[in-house]
Amino acid sequence: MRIAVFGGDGFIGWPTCVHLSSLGHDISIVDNLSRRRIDVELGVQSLTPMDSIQERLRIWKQVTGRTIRFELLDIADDYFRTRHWLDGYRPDAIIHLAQQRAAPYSMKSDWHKTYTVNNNVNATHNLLNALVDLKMDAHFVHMGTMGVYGYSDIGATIPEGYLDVGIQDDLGNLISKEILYPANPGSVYHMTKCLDQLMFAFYAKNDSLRITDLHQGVVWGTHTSQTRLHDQLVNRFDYDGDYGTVLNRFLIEAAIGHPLTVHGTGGQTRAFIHIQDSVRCIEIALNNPPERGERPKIFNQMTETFRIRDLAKLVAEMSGAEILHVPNPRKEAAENDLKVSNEQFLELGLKPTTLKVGMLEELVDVARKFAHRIDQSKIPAQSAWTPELQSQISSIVDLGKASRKA
Ligand code: USQ
Repeated sequence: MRIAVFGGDGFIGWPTCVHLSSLGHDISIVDNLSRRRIDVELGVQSLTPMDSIQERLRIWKQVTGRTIRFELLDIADDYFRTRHWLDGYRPDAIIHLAQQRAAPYSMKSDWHKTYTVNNNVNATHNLLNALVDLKMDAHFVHMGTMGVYGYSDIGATIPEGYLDVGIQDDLGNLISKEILYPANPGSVYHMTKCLDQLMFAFYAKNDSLRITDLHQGVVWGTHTSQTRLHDQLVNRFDYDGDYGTVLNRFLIEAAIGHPLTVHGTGGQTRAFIHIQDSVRCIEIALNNPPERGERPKIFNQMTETFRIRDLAKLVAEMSGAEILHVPNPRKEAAENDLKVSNEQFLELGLKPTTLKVGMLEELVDVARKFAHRIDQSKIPAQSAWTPELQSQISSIVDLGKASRKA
């Protein structure tokens, strides 16, 4: 297949590109390198030393003999160049990962909210718009999030995207209807993914675009089979308060003797998936497109659920790290249960990589190897959801400073 990977330089994008290239697909990356620019803005760097995209591609060619092309292009900002590029490449499939993906970054300030909405909504709409205008039948695969459902606990398993409901009509008859599961975003970032769902529903209905939306959980891990092939193919690894995801942060914290930063009681339950399974799910989704005229296909891309304090306990038992309950900068339920259906991927052959202590130890080793690159002042989460919460989290920063002195 000819596959265009928008956002192919990012945390999910890079391992996806090399995974699909190793399977023999023709891959072109389109990326504006905004994730690297945000590192500069935040004054952080990936824990793992990351080469430029051009250098990564040179090494990939050297190691495997396979070519991946790269186009520097901002698809949110430049509709006409995006359309022109698509017309030239004419992909069989599109993987859309070109969105700002951190909830805390999206809540930092009014500027960050505006940036996240403009970037994410325009990126998705520009691609859908161009596909229609070019009369292109490429299968459109989008990286969505489990966060579109919210994490409320109503004691029912979250289905894969759609919900059967009964609506009473004006004559009192109960009419059955399938609806998109009610959107309940917990951040501006998650809100953009809810808006994406409406765009997908519209373009599938109006123009028969073939769309798959992957509702992914929190990703952990860093390596995949392909990124292990050479030091310079390594994936990025974020640990800072904005972009570091919770389990990877706990592992870094454990590796350098920083307390594990549990937000609030740690009673939040979230869905998780290892990075290797994430790229495999994308491959499975590509091989199972919807038909023209079908509603968007939605998969829950997760393999396990964990409560945050249980994860912290696991990492603490393995590493001897201390657990620190810090004021939660986010407006989220302090405690929630979460049951999620992921039957479609399991039926299509996904063999989940479940969280094993051995794998966590391996990751702590990665963290220890690059510990000298960690700036501890970037560990505390400093982006709060409301001004009230912002005033409470100064204590997190102080605790971070105290632990550095200790
Ligand atoms: N948390 C802590 N301590 C930390 C960091 C986070 O207790 O040091 C808590 C948060 O308060 C939250 C949970 O851990 O309750 C998850 O936070 P996270 O930063 O790991 O994940 P999140 O912000 O939800 O976002 C990440 C990705 C996003 C993806 C999402 C999937 O950045 O792109 O869409 O996971 S999901 O969470 O299922 O919506």
